[in-house]
Amino acid sequence: MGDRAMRGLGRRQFLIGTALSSVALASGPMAWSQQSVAAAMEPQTLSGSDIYLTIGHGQITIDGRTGHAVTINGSVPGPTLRLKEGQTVRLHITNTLEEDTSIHWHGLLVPFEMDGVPGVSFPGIRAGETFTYEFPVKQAGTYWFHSHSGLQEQEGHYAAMIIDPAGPDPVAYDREHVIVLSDYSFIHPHRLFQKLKQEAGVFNFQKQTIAGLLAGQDQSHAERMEWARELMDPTDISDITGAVYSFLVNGRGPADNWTGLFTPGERVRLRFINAAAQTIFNVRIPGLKLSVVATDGQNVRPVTVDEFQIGNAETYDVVVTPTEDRAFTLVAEAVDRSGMARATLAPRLGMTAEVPPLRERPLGTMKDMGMAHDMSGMSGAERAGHADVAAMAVPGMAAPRVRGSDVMGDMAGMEGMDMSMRNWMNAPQVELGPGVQSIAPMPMDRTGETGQGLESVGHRVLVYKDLIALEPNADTRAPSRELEIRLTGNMERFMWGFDGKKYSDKPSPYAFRKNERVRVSLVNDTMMAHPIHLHGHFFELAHRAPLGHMPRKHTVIVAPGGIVKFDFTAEPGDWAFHCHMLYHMHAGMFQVFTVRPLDGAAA
Ligand SMILES: [Cu+2]
Repeated sequence: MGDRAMRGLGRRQFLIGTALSSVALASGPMAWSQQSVAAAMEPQTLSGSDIYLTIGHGQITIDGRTGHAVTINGSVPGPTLRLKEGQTVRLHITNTLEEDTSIHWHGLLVPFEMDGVPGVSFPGIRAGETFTYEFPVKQAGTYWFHSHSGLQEQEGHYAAMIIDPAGPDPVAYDREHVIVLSDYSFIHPHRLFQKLKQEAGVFNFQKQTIAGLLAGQDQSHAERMEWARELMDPTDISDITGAVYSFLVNGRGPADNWTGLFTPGERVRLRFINAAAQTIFNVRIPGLKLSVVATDGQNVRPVTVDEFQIGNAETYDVVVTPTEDRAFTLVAEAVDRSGMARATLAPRLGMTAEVPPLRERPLGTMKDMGMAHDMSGMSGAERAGHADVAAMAVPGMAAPRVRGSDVMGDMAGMEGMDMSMRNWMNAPQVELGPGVQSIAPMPMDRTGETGQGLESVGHRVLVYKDLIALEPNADTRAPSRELEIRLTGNMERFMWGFDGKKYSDKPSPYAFRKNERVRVSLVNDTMMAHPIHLHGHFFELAHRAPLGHMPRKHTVIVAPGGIVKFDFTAEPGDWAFHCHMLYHMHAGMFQVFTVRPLDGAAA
């Protein structure tokens, strides 16, 4: 373990060294060649009512190293599509691969047979064939599209889609840049998945050192002992880290330094899209305030922050107003701090700014295990309420992750609660088995908290509760029922599912009636964050937003041990519902929302 930790540290220092040397490079005699690279950095843009895309094998070159990619029109990311609200678009997709492909229009409200999920909404696009999608464009904002077949998205099959509003844009800006964040591995995705199944945590080289533990860094003694007892590795924030991933901005590595231009004083709209397979990013631009104006394509009342976290498949639109005639570094740090995507905003090509070092790695906490750590502020009744929802580990299972009786021994004021009773009754829908390692005993709403590792970074970080929809919600009916879905998993076996079920073993769709208003409660029983995506809908986060202005999203991160509640109005069709960590989805965290006509045989 110590050896592994040493290697991890060494690699981290190496990465920082790489970033710094690239700065030296760019400001030296190589600056001219970087200019010619930057000139070619803007992706191709396609518009109009007929758009032709070809999916095929290709290559990607990252910081001088070339690997295999699945490309759209030959590039990673593919061309940016620029559409207009109110138009109808026909997208002709030709598959030159030897296997099926598909395109899902992420966040678009399309007829379900145009949604692009093989086996759910259409059969897929066979090798050598062309399929035409056609739909009216009923919305505006920042979106993207990607393969929903095999492990193609992991290899580069994704691109941005920007839709201009039919009327005036409520966001004022002078210039814009699309910022597609992603991760790429030179190891083939099938091999990565195989490795994950063989040894979960295999790509996590950031294990805590014994010395660190003894020195009492990072965590309280009680917490360390608890984690140790549970045989947990609290640095398991990501399954796959910078040990094998390069983190990219618009397909460019940190040394390639994608550069976006501005003129001092301009309002620059940055359209962030997280197209990564398995990476949540923390984004900041040292020296600039970020005015968050939209998420998942939907406008929000502007919120000024210094940093925000973006889960896989989420989008954020941010306006920055650099007034100085100098460069700024755009930092998208992987959530586990094992690496970063880096780009530059500058008045002229070839300029660079300081690249900050990676920050201290974050650690898992008691809250991530679904146990509220500090309950001193709670009333007796609230504590009793938590006792009611206590549900413990699987009876007879070896080394369960969460053992309530041990934990509760550490907690003052919790006496009288028999936490060892292994009560599953509060999550009766969960199918117990090896795929369910634990049920969070005390899950809590964490949408007012910053993401993992951002609790004490010393500046303002966006939280979900900051988000307020700019436009009024279309449907303000109260939900007529509540549906709880548990996010379950087994980290050692890399098994993931909903309510203990893996989709490939047992497709068991969640049934809804057309136009039904439902509150869905997502409870994360695992110790990893899951960005959960619902196709074909926006849902409204059910936190205390002003009446009728609940923020609309298509993807939401459910923190470990956390609960996220959302309301949605069911649109007819069969809609994929899944974790957007692509290897979690591949391992089974996928289901279907089946919405039938009211007079049909539903639910
Ligand atoms: Cu997941």
